[in-house]
Amino acid sequence: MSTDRRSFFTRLASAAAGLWAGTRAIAQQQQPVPAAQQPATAPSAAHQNMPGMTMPQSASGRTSTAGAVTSRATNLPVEMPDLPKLRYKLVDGVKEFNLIAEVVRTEFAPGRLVDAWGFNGSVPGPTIEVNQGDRVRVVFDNHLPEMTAVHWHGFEVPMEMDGSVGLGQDPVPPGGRFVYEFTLNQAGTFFYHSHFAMQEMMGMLGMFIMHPKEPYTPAVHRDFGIVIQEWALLANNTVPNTLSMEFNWLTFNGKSGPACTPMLVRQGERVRIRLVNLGMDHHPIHLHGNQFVVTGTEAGRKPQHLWFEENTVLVGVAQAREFEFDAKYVGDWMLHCHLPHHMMNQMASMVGPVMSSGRGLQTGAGMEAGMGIVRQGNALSEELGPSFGRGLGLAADVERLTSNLVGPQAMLDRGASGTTTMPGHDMSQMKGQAPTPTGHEGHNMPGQTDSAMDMYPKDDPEKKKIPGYPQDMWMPADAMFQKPENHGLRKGWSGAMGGMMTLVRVLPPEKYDEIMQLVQRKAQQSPEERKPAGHVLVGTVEAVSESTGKLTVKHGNVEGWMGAMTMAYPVDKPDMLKRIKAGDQIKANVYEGDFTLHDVEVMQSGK
Ligand SMILES: [Cu+2]
Repeated sequence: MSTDRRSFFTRLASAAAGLWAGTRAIAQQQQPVPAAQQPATAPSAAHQNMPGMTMPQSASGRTSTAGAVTSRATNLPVEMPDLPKLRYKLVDGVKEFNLIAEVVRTEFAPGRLVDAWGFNGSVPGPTIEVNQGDRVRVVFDNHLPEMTAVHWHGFEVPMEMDGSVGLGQDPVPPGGRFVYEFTLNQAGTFFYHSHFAMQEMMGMLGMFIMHPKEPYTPAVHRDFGIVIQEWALLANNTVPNTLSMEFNWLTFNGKSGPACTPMLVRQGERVRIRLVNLGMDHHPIHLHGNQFVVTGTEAGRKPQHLWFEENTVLVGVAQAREFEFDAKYVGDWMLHCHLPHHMMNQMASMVGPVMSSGRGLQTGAGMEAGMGIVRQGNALSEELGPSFGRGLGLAADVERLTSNLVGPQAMLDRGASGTTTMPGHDMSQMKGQAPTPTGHEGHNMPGQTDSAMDMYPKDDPEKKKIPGYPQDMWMPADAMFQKPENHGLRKGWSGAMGGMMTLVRVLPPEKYDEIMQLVQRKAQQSPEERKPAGHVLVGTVEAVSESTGKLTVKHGNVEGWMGAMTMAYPVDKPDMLKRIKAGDQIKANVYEGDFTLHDVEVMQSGK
């Protein structure tokens, strides 16, 4: 990774790249999913008719006043924002599921494409729901290029059904099939995963709900599930680095904030949220504005005298937690991991350059080294050893090279042109391989003087003399995340969301009904109707990247939608990148909520 100022901004911008460069909804990135498995983001889609379950009254269209919602105890289908459910067929009284391990191209945020491993076209895998006492058969097919198996985490099932390769069963080879079958007498929030450690970090995890024979009391009106995962992804790289000990993409149900679909709740409802975690970190999950009681763990429901109030629940690795609360207070309440680095996207060694003014705190020689990617030499070499990851400051010289933004060193390095250069780092190498916004000045969205939407850091030499500046960024992109579930959020809301962050929107009844109508209308739309408003974008090509399928375009205002900026856009037909070169004037169609260039036309060929 280059270490000049531009690359600093590239790194800053790479956080934005996930936001800015976009493509269509996840469904198009994945294998076709049967209608029954469509992501369940709304009660209308989530409430499948499963035996032993009934719809929550609040979702049936019945209007009620806040606080007056009642329901008898019943098992509700769990709503998994942004994730599908796995359907079963009943075969001689056995619930039979077909689970398929496979490579899945997914999107953590619009444009942040990831080639992970999951199940049935989904990362994490689709949620499986059964009832206590069910006989369950899982026909498991391995479509991965290597052996695997499925471990049923926490299940009390026979040894040969445990999915522990070597001990209980042989590995399932590529193309192979294994049939798991067991009777489930437990109840609670469980999960399934590959027991190969590296495959776990490629995404092979899914939630498994066992509904109790005797529904829990007090009854809840909404029952949500969230799968917690973490990933190491270099900018412009789609394959997770499973060797890394540092994680820069944090997901709830396979999405990072602000792309996580909010959980919608009518004021007065009682809400259950189930969380499972499988990764390298424990995540303290915090809910704003509400106390909750922790009612269950990975071993199921706890008796009421063991419940205790919290507003942050630590979900350790391999654990499940269930909490419940009465949604008394109207608000768009954040639910998020409270580890500071888990509230950002594409977080890498950004703090490195910032922290070292002259002799600084060692935080890694660069983004790649910090994430365990070594291009030359080895990780314990003289150059890399001391500065590897979170080192001890022994490689301050190396570190200083990465710092030309802050403090006296930055002033010294500042050339007559007002830009900084670093000896030994050829910025021209960046061309064509950095499909990210190429200048922070271009990031402003419409309403450029609007404090809700303005972004920083601005390039202000005076501020850069202040130790520690800059720390945080503000990169709202509300337009990218338009969907009914986000309807009515305060302007700039998306700037507040990153990483493991989602919302529990406790809505007054009228507003809840209004949004649910929008959600349901969208669910009923045909793909053609769902096509958002289109705009024409005209600009000059700055770089073409066939490897990422992106075109960096400097363009003017996109009438009625987006301000002028330079940014890397995916194109709908990557093949056509062969016919485009830097300098070309192009015209393309873009659609709201989708930052992909469609129908790209070369207006004038560049020299
Ligand atoms: Cu966390």
